[in-house]
Amino acid sequence: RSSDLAIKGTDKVLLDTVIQPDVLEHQMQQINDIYFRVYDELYDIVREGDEMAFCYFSSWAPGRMSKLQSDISTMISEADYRRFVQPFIREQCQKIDYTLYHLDGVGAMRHLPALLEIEELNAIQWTPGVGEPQGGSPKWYDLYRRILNGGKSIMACWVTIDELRPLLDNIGTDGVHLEMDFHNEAEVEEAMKIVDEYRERPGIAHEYTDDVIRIDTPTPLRPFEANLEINRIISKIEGDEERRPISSQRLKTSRIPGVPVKPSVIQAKDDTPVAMSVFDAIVAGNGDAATAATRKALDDGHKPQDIINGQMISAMSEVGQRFQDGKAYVPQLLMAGRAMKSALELLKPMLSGTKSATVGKVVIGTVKGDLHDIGKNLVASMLEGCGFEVINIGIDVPASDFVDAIRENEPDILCMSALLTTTMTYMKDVISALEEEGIRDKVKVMVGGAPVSQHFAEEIGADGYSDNANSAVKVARKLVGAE
Ligand code: B1M
Repeated sequence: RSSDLAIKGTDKVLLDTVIQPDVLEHQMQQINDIYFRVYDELYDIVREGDEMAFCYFSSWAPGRMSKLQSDISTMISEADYRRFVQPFIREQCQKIDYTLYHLDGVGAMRHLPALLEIEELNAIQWTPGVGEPQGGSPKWYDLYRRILNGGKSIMACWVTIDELRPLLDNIGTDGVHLEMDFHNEAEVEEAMKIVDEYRERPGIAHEYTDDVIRIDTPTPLRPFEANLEINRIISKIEGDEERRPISSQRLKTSRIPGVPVKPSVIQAKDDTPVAMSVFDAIVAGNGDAATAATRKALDDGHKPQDIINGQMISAMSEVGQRFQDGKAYVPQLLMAGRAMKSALELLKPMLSGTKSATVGKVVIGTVKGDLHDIGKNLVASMLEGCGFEVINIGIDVPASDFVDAIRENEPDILCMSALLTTTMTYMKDVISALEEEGIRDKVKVMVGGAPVSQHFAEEIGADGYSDNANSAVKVARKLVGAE
C-alpha cells in the first residue's frame, strides 16, 4: 500500500522482500493493526446516522467501506504478492464490510487470480494506466467478465457516452459500477437515459417448475437482459437477497500456509557463501558471493577491467533482459544492482585515474513536482552496472539543480525521468534552461518514464528516449558513441 512505501521508502520495501521477508511480513501486520484502529476512529467521526461510509473512489456503502490497493504490486512477482500483499488485503476485506480494490495498471493484472481468491472482497476497480485506452474500451471486456465471473463487482473508470451502450451490451449490468467524466448536463441526462434502458423491464412475468423457467415479456429481451432476468428469478427462488455486509466479528484473520521463506543469501550447508562466478552471483543478487568471486578472480590474475566487461556488465544485462521479458521483477533488479555495486567497490581503488574505467558519465534525476523514483533508480543502477559513472540527484529536481549538477560534474548525458503526465512537460523547461545557460550542446539529454514516448522526446528536443531500464543502457551507449 501507499502507506508502506511512504513510511519505509519503496526501494527498502522491495529489497526486504528478499533480504528480510519475515521482518517485512511483521511490519505489514503492524501497519494493518494500526490501520484498523485508525479506521474505526475515523469511521465514528464521518459516518452519518448508523451506517455510512464514503471512500476516495466516489463510492458509497451502507456501512464500513474502504478502497484497498497495493502500489508495489506492479513491481513484484505473483509469489511475492501472495506472501506480502494478499494476506493483508484479505484481513482488510474481512474486517471492513464493503471493499473495493484498486487494480492499478497492466503490470498489476497478473495478480487478479490471487485477488479473486479473497472471498470477502466485494469489488475491483480497474485503472488501465498511462498509454492504455480507458475503462470503456472493448480491450477490457474480457477482464471485466473474469472479475464478474469470479463473483466480484467491477468499477469501470472514465467510460465515455459512446462506449456506454457497447460496454453494457457486452458485460451486462449486474455488479457493474460506472465512473464517467461529463462535460455538460446534457451528457449526464443522456447517460442516465441509456442506463435506464438497461434496468429491469416492467411487465415481465415468470413461472417455473423444477427444471424450467418460463418468462413472459411485453417486448423481446436482448440476450444480456434475458440472462439478467434469469439470474434475478433464480436469486428470488433461492431466497438469495442482496449481498449482506460481512460482520467483522464473525471473521478471523487467515494466512496462506506453506509459502516458502526465501533465503537472503545463497548459502552452502556449512553456512559459508556458495562459490559462484561473478556473473552468477550478480544475477542471483548475492552481494557477499559477488565480492568473494571478484576477490577470487583478482587472485587468479584477472584484470579488473576484464572482470567488469566480461562478467559484471553481462550479468546486469542478463538481469535487465529477464526484467524486460517479465521473468524478473524490481526486487531482483535492485538486488543485482546492489551486488554489482559491492563487488565494484573492491575494484574501484585499482581503477581510479584510468579513463577506460567508465563508458561515460551520467547525471540522473526525476523532474520537479514528481516523487516517483523507483524507475529512475533502476535506470541508474543498470547504467552503473553497465559501466557508467552515475550521479543520482534524486527526485523533485528543479531545472536550476540540473544546471548546477551539469556544471559541477560535466556529464556526457543528462537523464530525466517523469511518471506523471503533469510533470513530464517540465522536461522541456529543463532543456530550455540548458539552452538559456548556454550548456545545451555540452550534454546529451535522455528522457524516460511511463508517460514519456519517442514522439514526446523528439518534440521537446531530447537526444534519446527509452521505455525501460534495459534499453536505457543501449540508448546511453549510443549517445556516448560506445555502440
Ligand atoms: Co503514483 N502514479 N502517484 N505513486 N504510481 C502512477 C504513476 C499512476 C500511473 C497511477 C495511476 O493512476 N494508474 C498515476 C499517474 C497518472 C498520470 O499521470 N497519467 C500516479 C499518480 C496520479 C500519483 C499521485 C498524483 C497520486 C495522488 O497522490 N493522488 C501521487 C503523485 C506524487 C508526486 O509524484 N508528486 C503518486 C504517488 C505515488 C507514491 C508516492 C505512492 C508511489 C511512488 C513511490 C516511489 O517512487 N518512491 C507511487 C507509485 C508506486 C505508483 C505506481 C503504482 C508504480 C510506479 C512505479 O514505480 N513503477 C504507478 C502506477 C503503475 O505503474 N501501475 C503510479 C515501477 C517502475 C519500475 O516503473 O517508473 O515506469 P517506471 O520505470 C520504468 C520505465 O518507465 C523506465 O524504466 C523503468 C524500469 O523499466 N524509465 C526510464 C523510468 N524513468 C526512465 C528514465 C529514462 C529511461 C527509462 O531515461 C532517462
